[in-house]
Amino acid sequence: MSRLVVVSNRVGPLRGTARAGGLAVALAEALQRRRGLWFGWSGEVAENAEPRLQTQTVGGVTRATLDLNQTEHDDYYNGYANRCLWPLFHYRLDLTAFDRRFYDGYQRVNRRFAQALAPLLRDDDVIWVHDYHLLPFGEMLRAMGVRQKLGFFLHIPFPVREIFTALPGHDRLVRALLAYDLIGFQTDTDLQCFRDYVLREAGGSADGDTLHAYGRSVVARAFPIGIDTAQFAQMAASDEARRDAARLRAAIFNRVQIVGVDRLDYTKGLPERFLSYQKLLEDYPDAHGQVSFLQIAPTSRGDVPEYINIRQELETLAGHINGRFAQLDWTPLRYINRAITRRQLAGLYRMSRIGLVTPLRDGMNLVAKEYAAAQDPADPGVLVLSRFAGSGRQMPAALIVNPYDIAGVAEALQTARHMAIEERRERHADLMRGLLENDVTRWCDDFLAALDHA
Ligand code: GDG
Repeated sequence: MSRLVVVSNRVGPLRGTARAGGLAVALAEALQRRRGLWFGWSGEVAENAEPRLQTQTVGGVTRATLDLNQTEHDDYYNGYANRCLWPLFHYRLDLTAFDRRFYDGYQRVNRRFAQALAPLLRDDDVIWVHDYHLLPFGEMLRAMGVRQKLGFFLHIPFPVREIFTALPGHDRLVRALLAYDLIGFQTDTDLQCFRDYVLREAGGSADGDTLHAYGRSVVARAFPIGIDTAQFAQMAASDEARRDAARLRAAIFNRVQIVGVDRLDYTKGLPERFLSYQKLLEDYPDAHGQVSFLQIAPTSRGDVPEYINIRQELETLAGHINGRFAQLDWTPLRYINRAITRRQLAGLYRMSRIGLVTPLRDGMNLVAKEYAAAQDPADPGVLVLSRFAGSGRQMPAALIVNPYDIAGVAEALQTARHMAIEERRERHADLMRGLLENDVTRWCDDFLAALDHA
């Protein structure tokens, strides 16, 4: 079996940690099977970072990482990746910073990383590059004479042509993407947007899954990502998770808990979600004292201005809602700005009667899948899920909502509160069938099999 080389902006831990999610675990497993190499940024910012590679091998898998210097971190990571590509690919042109300096930094880091990886490669390696930080990485490897199989997976949405073409140099990025042998998207919608660009904007042609443009050819397909369903369900049913859950339930006096869990990000629809909860309390007074909304939102990208703004906005909203509705013995909304462990998360999902997942735009959204997998099949909770998440298309047995429709989401919450147990069980069984069949191992295997054939 050929060696697998995974390239991603952040390199995950090779051994499980309390915070490691299903994706890191699945990639680590695939790497172990193929005695692979995981290459990327160390997560460290070092002043005057030399292009010095740090390597570490555990159980046959090697982790090779580079530090970034402060300018690279500002321009490549905070700048082009997180202030330009991230908002644009999530349809937030209003938040997109088009800055040549960011673009140059992005190209520079991609090139430096490609130069560091190229000498480590073996002839029969299969290389799998992840996400929007590394769009031009494959083209740079090719320019250095790398001939091995090269695959790319985009974890975030691919936007419609009208949005994508607002990006200066959009054609250069797509041209670079066509240097890969295989490109994977989360959903058919993303795939269609990409095909539309190649066919209509780049004047290319299609032959089944294969797209031709700029004198290059690539196979483009959808590979919806899953979670480690069976393990996560098991963890949620463990004695420890159940003990955690019982303690949490007692702390809210057995009220119906609504839970939200998201990286603190403007794509996740958090202000709209808080307003929907407020609307529930306005429109349905029977909910007063009976429900409790808990939002976990660990800070992410905390040095990017747009993320500082959203944090302030949420603190104001949470204070306002509690100030308006709280009673001496009832706090309607709890908002926690810190991360918790994965086991705590599993217990929390399980004890929450409603999972509220309402991003304005999301490649997939794994929280929706984790919430469903963590439920007790005999007495499952209800998932309220945005139609604008990739998972919204894959999980029709959830209550699908439009997160911009504040009153509509409030209504869905009320429906979820009163849903009969038979309907909850049926919906949950439907969701679990899909989650067990399309788990993260299958996603990994499907992508790598397609790459072998590309
Ligand atoms: C990108 C795409 C796509 C969150 N808070 C805590 C915590 N988490 C974990 C969740 C989940 C993960 O983080 C978040 O995954 P999402 O899929 O929801 O979102 P992104 O981070 O935006 O991921 C997304 C994904 O890539 C995979 O392709 O689905 O669309 O944007 O696993 O559980 N984990 C712990 N404590 C927390 O407080 N332990």
